[in-house]
Amino acid sequence: MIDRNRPAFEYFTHGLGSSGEPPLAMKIDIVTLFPEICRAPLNESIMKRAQKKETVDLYIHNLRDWTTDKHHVADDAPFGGGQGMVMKPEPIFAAVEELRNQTSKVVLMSPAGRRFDQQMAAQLSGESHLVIICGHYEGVDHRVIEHLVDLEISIGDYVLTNGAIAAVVLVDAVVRLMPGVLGHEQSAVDDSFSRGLLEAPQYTRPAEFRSWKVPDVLLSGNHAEIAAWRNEQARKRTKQNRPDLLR
Ligand code: JCQ
Repeated sequence: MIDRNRPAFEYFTHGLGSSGEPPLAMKIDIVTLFPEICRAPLNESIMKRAQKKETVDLYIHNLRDWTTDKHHVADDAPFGGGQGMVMKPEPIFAAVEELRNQTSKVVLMSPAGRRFDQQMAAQLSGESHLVIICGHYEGVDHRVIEHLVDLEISIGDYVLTNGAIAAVVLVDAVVRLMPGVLGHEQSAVDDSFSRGLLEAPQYTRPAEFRSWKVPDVLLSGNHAEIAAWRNEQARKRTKQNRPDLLR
């Protein structure tokens, strides 16, 4: 099956944003041996959040399309011995050299990468073109990292079977920060991590559920008191769950 140039979602808009500048746009190319892993989740969440003025252009490519041998081999045994397989350099170089332009950032998803966080997501959301290589098996030939990749990114300290899963996480976190993708522009700003604290607890109706009452202050209408309560709760929760954020 040919995945090349098949958009997972496409949102073209015309004219200028409400602020008068042209709408920001990003092209994203994901290169993976498992394109189907990316397709469904990226069609779902991002399309639902995409707003009119947004332009995001996402393509999911099968790395096997850039293999040139009869059996479309993309991996081989590691030099020096050891278990598992290593991704061969030739198809990865061919794919990226075809897809990239002078402004592209080439990213490799790998547990050996730099740890992804909200700040990195915000930085990447300002790029015009991301080419994301998904690692698999025991890793990729190191010449890819030395001579092709701009940034090795890990989404966390655990090993996945498949870098495509990590790429979905990265794309979702980056695209939701682009102007117009979230319903309320404010919600991206107020999120956990952007202030360095976790979010305060939230409640909705009913005001009493199985005898558990929503804190009175939230029903008081006193916005200064509510803000102070939320601040205190955010600190408490951060101390409990993420003491590393307070240091
Ligand atoms: C990404 N956090 C974990 C697995 C090797 C490039 O080499 C490898 C890539 C993978 C897949 O990605 C992850 C991952 N961020 O496991 C092994």
